[in-house]
Amino acid sequence: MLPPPIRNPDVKYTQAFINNEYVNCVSGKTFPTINPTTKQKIADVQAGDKADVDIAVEAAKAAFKIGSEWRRMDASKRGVLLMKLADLIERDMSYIASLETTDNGKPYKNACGDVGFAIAIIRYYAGWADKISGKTIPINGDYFCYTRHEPVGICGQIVPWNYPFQLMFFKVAAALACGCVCVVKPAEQTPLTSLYAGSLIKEAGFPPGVVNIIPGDGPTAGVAITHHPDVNKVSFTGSTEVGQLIMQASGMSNLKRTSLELGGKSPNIVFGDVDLDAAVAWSHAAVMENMGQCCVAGTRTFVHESIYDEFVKKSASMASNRVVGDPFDETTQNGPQIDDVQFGKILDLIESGKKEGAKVECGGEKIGDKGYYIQPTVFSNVQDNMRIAKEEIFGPVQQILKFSDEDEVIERANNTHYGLGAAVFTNDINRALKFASSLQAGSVWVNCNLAVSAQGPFGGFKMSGMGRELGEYGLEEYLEVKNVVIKIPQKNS
Ligand code: TXE
Repeated sequence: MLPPPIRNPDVKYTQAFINNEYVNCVSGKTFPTINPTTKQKIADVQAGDKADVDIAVEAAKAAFKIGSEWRRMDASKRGVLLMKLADLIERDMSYIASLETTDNGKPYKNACGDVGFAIAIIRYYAGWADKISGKTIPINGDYFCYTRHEPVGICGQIVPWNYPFQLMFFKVAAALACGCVCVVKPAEQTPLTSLYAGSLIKEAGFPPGVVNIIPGDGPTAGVAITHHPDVNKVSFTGSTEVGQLIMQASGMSNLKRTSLELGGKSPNIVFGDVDLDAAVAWSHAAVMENMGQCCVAGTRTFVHESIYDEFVKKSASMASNRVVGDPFDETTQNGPQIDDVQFGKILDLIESGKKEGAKVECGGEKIGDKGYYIQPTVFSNVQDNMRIAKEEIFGPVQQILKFSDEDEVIERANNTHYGLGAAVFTNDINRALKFASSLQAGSVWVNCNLAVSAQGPFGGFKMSGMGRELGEYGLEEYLEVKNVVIKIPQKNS
């Protein structure tokens, strides 16, 4: 049972969060955050810039100083604080989810799912806090050698708007478990839940400066973080284009450790030997969830020729029955897209699909003018060279392509510079294993899709990114390995 939503949640925090206090930005400038369901302004938020990032980095540096409260804290206590934070988020779930729905437009029940996932991630990493350990190594000579897995330091964490609250904690929870300090920049479209999280971080008992949150846009606040000479690591989720800029900034400034989780054009391959209805439903969800604004969305649905026509028919029927509407209504499956830029981009790609000869099986248009609503859309007869089969659409638009042969579909699935997710539906175990090893993607799902968990790693091959978040692998991004060698009089085996 979900907690009931709050339809017009109060906006409690619109200022930057630095040193556990909410403060105005130096320039005094603000920017509006818009409700995509109504296109109305929700609030004016402080617009952080370089001067604010500099102050936040100084606060983080002080919190990370040798001998500071945070550096002296028992690792187990870091775990306790994370557990406390998770409890506070759970206490406030309906408020946070309602605020997310207002700022982002996603259905309230999905927002609750996101908040629940953030809680799971924080609890998972809380458990790791006192289990991160090095090794003793039998090196040659009379030496004692051990490694320390030390926190990498000041982490710039740049978050997009599609899963604002949840993705903040993909990054912050792992960093805190490792003993790092954070300067977070939420997306300019969706700053509100991240800013609220600041108050809970303080309430949980994290020392001042451990987590700082600077609202603002990419070219100002984001660039200030990625170019800052004292930021040791940057973690970014967003577009591949900006990911490339971030790598450049890291290289040009101080060789920040950099992890990137970028775009995708994930293949979703369906063979004829499966439960057709189940495969249709999984494939539909893989592209329609979160209004298609999902980096691993299975947007290239490859369907075996033996079931193609029936699959298309059932997919179109499912998409035309998808409930689009008020995101606070509990029956709603799709709310609006995030903003006018994304709205325009999606409609442009839909038009390109029509012009290039794909067949619209359902949808293909915007809905009304009140919010950024787009009809769930299914294209059949899609060819690999069409824009809709190559570019990330980030909207509720399914491309259904036909294939006849195993090796052919592997080649076509891999023929993209992306490599985030991939799914195969088959009841043939040998085929499933062949695809699991042949598909170039950071996650391969067999007979399911979008199964992302706190415990398993998440990230991309090729231009979908580098590094991994979540799971034990996610810790590596926030740790430096130090080799310590001590001369001793006599070593014995
Ligand atoms: O992303 P941006 P946008 C994809 C999706 C979407 C496209 C564009 O295809 O249509 O990207 O979306 C910050 N230095 N994804 O324009 O610009 C920005 O403020 C530092 C995939 O919204 O990459 C925000 O906080 N930071 C995706 C964050 O980067 C900069 C999620 C993401 O914004 C910056 C979102 C700069 N130069 C979009 N420029 C996923 N992987 O889940 C922007 N930012």
